[in-house]
Amino acid sequence: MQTSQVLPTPAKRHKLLLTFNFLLLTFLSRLAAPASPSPSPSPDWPAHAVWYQIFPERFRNGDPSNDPTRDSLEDPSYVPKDWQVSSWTMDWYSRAPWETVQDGADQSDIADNFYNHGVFDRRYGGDLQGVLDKLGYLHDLGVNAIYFNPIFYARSLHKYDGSSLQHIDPYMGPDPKGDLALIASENEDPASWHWSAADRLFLKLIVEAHRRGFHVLVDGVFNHTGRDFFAFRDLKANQQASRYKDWYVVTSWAKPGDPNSKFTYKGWWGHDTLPVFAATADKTDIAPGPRQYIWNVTKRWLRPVVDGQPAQGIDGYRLDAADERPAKFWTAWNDYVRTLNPDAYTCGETWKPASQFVAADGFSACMNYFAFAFPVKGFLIDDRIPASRFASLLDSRREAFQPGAIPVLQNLVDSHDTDRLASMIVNRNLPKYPPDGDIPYDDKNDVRSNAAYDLRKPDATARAIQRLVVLFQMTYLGAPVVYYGDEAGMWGAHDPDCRMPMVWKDLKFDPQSIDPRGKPRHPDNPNFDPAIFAFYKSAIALRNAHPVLATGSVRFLSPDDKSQTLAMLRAGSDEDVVVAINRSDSPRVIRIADPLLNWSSPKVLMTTRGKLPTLTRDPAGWQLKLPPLTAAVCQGPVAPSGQVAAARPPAKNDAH
Ligand SMILES: [Ca+2]
Repeated sequence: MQTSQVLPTPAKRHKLLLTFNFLLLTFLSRLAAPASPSPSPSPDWPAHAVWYQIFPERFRNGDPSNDPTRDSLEDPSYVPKDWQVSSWTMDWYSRAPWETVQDGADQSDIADNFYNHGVFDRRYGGDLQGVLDKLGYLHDLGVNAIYFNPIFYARSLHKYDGSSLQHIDPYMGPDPKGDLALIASENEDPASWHWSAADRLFLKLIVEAHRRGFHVLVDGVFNHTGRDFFAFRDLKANQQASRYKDWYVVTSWAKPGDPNSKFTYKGWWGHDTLPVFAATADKTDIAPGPRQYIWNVTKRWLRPVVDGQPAQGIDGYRLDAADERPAKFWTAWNDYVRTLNPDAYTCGETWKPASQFVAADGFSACMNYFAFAFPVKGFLIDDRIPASRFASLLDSRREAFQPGAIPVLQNLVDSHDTDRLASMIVNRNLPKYPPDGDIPYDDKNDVRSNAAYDLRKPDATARAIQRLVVLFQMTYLGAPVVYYGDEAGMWGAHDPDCRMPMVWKDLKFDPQSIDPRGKPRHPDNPNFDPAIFAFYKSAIALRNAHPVLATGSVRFLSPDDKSQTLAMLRAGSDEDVVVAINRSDSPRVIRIADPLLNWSSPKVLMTTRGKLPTLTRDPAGWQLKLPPLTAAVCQGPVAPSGQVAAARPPAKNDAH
């Protein structure tokens, strides 16, 4: 999670945006935790996972009868009485009348209008029934694992401000009113907990997802809660007399009869909307009260028991802001998770070098921004680092991880915290590359921070680059993640624009014809894009059909900085696959010349553009000519029982 999604007021939003970069630098400079001597435990299925990330409020409205109400918002008094659920198919930058009520006179200030008055208070009504209705779509796409952004009860649209972690958000299930009454009767004791209508629908979703071969991961937000969380509400009302007084970090108490006294507390990165759970006195763990609560909710969702009977549970957690809690807490929590389900997968959120963090904290893996998304942006998207640096960055950052973690890293390019892949590509000429710094990523990627940021639809060239990125993601080592809607053609800047309602084939969208200032612009058609969907589908099918892409070793062959080309060998016991990539704007001949490859009759399986190219013999091996901005996948020998590996001499750097 990042800060911009939780800014509570316009003034605070502005201030916090200004301080974000400074805080991020401070955050990145924290020292990594020491390594643990044993490798992270990794179940087998996540290596074969193709993830699909769902932002639930924006995926599909399967039940309009449960849509959020004005009273359900974080601060209903902040929006006018005529607030209503937004139209799923409207131009994203057009605004309903209720959104314009608080606009200032100066319409030139983007921050004071579109972005601060309305868009974060919009609700579109996405829910669990919508996901159930679209499991067939996901199956058709070929993904086999779903990662849900938070689905537990919270008043915001993003739900990183939990009101309850033991309940699914009532507005995502069939009976919001009944669920809210039930939630109000509970406390931290699991004996007081019921299964709400939304909870039961989620359990049904798990069963249906498992039946179709999906694994299910949910977002665990254990660092902080929202102000509506039962323990915090009690603390606020009863101050030092509250039984939850040790759950949070209170910096001053409100004293009865003293109007000058004020209740203040530590919020996540200064956000008073997100009170942070207290740590133990020695700072090595979370305080006992919230810690036990986290243990109890973890058990509830991993090993649910409903009406006295065991039910199917989730397959793991993605942990929000995971690197902000001590290793001791996570090690114990990860151990506990595996006593509940030895095959569970746990994935920590971090944006920095993470190999030590994954090993020390006992996670299966992490969101792979640093060792995957950053190099991909530098070479395939921005074309600003040479092919050889792309290869060496991927190699060195990958090999820093313990071997068991590498195939199960979540290889993402974009997420709910970044601009969308298609918009990164449209804006590929904007990032400023510092001479000695890392690759700029998630930096000034919206029109609020950069007036030059282009909101338009990707053109044919941008789509060609998108296909390169996706093919590389589907053929590289580590589990690929598709952010909802990228496969349907969606584009968009940083939050909130990366969270537009999903485009569906059966819905007709208004053209995007105005900008965030309300000024007309060249209309773009945002409707479902069957061509890009077909490409994602075939690239995912390729990965699913060739296990070597999930588990084989990886080695880059002859990266050529002059031509911005390279090839990647994925070598397995039964099969060799080579991916040839031309990132340049000209046709290039790529040589697959490696003494270790003794291919007799290779074939081309797939290309990102045009007809399948032809492989021709070369004195040193094979070669193929690729059009500009094109990649192709070639298959070498295929033989059962490890014969391919047996025929191949070992290579020094032929490692995971
Ligand atoms: Ca709904």
